[in-house]
Amino acid sequence: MKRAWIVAAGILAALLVLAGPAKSFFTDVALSQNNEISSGKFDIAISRDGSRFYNDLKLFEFSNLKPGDERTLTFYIKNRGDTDVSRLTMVLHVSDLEDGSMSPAEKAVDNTTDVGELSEYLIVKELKVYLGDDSWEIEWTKDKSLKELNGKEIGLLKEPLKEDEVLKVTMTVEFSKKAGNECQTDKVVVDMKLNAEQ
Ligand SMILES: [Ca+2]
Ligand SMILES: [Ca+2]
Repeated sequence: MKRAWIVAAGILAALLVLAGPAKSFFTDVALSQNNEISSGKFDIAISRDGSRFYNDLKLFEFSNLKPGDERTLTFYIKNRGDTDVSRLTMVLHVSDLEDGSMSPAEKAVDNTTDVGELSEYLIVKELKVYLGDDSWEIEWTKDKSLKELNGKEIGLLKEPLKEDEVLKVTMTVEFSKKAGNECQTDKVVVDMKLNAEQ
């Protein structure tokens, strides 16, 4: 008789333990379902050619530039979510490197062996955005060097980017003729971060 009571108590305790987590589990599920409904799917991705889109992608590599050379970088941004993007900014993180050993001409004028000088002479000539039949230029970036634009937030949108819409961005950069020998064989690495807001 005494033994049976102990067993019963044991079962009761076990049920209480199970009931606790089970109850809060249901509460959690209900809450996260609500969260999903209210926030929707928010996702942007980038592409080099507008056909396949990725969350992370190397967009360009320009090598052996000479002063006076101009290059245009084109890329695409897609709203893959189901929520409008009303604000989309691009931030360039520019790192200046000395690429390998210096040439004698460079050595004569460059006394910083671990920091490159190139980004100062890479000048944005045009930054343009295309959406459908519309297009606009981001005027304030014109004639700014990559060094000056480093870390700055560049707003790209004029109107919201809707679900499945694709934005095309072109950026033309000129290697300034003012660049001297201190830039020979220097390298600039640009990381681009796109921030989308609802
Ligand atoms: Ca240097
Ligand atoms: Ca240099």
